[in-house]
Amino acid sequence: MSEKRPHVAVVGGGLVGALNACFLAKRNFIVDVYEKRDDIRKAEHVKGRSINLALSTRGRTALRMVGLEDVVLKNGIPMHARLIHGVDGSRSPILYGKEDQYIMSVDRRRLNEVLLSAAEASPDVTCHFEHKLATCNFTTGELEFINNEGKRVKNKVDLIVGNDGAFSAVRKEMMKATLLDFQQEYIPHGYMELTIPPSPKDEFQMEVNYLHIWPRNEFMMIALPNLDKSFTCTLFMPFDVFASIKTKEDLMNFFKDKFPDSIPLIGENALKQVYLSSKPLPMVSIKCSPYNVKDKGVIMGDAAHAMVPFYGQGMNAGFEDCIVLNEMLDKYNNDFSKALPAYSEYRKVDDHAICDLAMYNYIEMRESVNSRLFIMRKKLDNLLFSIFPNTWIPLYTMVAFSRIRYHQCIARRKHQDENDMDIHSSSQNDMDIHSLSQNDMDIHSSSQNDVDIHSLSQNDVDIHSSSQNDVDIHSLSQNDVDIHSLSQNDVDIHSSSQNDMDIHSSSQNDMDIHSLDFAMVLTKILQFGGVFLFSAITVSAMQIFYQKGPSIHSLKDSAIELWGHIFNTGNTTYS
Ligand code: FAD
Ligand code: EGU
Repeated sequence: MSEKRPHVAVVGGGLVGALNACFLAKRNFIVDVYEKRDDIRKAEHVKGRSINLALSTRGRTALRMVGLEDVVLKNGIPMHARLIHGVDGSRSPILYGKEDQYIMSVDRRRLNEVLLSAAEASPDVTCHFEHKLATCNFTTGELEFINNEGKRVKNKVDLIVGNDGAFSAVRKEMMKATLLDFQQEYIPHGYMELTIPPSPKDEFQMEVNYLHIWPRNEFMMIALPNLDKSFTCTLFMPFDVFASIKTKEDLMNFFKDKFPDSIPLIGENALKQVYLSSKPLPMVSIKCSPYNVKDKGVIMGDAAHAMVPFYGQGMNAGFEDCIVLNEMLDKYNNDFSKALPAYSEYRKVDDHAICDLAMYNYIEMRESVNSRLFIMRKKLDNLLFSIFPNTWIPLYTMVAFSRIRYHQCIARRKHQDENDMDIHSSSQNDMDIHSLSQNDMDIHSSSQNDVDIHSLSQNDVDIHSSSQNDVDIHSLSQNDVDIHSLSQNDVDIHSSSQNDMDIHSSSQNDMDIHSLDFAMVLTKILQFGGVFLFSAITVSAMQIFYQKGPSIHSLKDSAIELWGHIFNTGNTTYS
């Protein structure tokens, strides 16, 4: 460490800025935090983004490192599973994983307060509220702020850290000072927050420890529980749909059609009042590079990588940024001229990867995910995980419940798809799974106890068994499953129409199952002829319907391209 203690200005006292101040204070730096808004600990109402957030392993790890994990967990609600709401009012839980694999619903404001108070508890941290960054200089380290009285306030520091969110003023200054590549994309969806209040008896109106999801293709609603026994619902819809719902009648018709079970929970009057008096908010995805200017400036959190919220990782990624910077400062002994470029180089690939994953998931949910499909995919993912616990780890598990680098989550997923789907068994009790095309599976078993699943088209699964104890599933059309068993103890399921399942057995020990629950069918089959396993890769990245524009290299395109690489589909257009 150099002779004098480094002086750092953290611009932005949001979630990432406040946490970063804690990390930097632990390094014995002198830290000034500048936040344009008033101190949220004093304010009555805080406008702005989502009321609660999903905290997962990456964010928790960062909080643990500054000694704040326990206090934050005490102020949060564990969510062990999703609860999928069907249009018909059905509710299906889908676990995240084992008992210790759960996410936490945390209150944004409370978390921010805890972080600010923890930062200020250090004598070396000073928070300056109502100080808005006007300009800064990455050669001299000078900054200029405008305070609440409209006066200019100056400071000069060794390092400027931009944690000032998606519309970062620090990033704007960096773009003037250096060759900063920058990409941003607004998605056609907006979001609006609605509340499910506690019941008159002051109880939660829905199951508490779940992430509630209403998947309706281009419409989606998500609800997270709050400590006060309410839920905050976030409704996602295209802006043009928001605009087309103008009257109370439009609104009620829409909700009756799409989210009928939520109406009595939110309350018809509250729904009308809130919906008709609020504006949907935009979501933006931002990628840039590099994250530093020489040894004087660095951007982190949303300032460096705003993402669409469809992986619940924005804050988690920003918190992990703080861990990585801290590690780089350790590694280079606080030499900013080495640590900052190293941080930028190392972290860029991961932050870009999570932006891509979030965008990809947005596209996927929007285009093809209704509640049945959502349930089926997640169950299959979990089923595969239980069959191949060491080789098949669902992508969301790596993202939410591990600290595997984001770009490696993508790489491993690709690896899994190549290897797990190309399994050939040539002897008894072996399995041969061969996937011929994107998301298709072909498993064919030709001898006793073998399983052969062959999928011929997108999202189809075809398992066909031709001998004793074999299973052959053949799926002919989208989302259909057809299992047909031809001989004793064999199972043959053949599904010929979309989303339906038809299981027909033609000999001794035959079965005829019409089931909508794929995992259950699999279980039945396992019980049935004795022996089997089969699986379907379902997968999240299933239906890619896209048209590649002439040369628009948007974030969306790059996300799709990335997924294309994973599945070796290149530029194939599916329709
Ligand atoms: P911000 O929270 O935006 O904080 C930036 C701060 O900088 C603000 O306080 C702002 O006032 C201040 N500032 C701005 N400009 C200036 C200036 N010129 N001078 C001084 N101060 C300035 N993430 C998750 O991990 N899990 C979730 O479940 C989740 N859900 C989400 C749901 C929605 C609908 C949205 C929109 C986002 C969600 N996110 C989630 C993402 C998460 O909200 C962000 O990633 C996170 O808030 C980023 O923190 P930040 O500190 O980088 O930026
Ligand atoms: C969106 C908005 C379910 C809070 C992605 C899952 C989110 C959150 C999922 C919001 C989904 C979507 C995952 C978590 C989480 C799922 C995840 C999304 C919290 C792939 C307050 N997403 N979110 N994936 O698996 O990994 O449950 O606003 F609907 S938490 Cl879109 Cl784990």
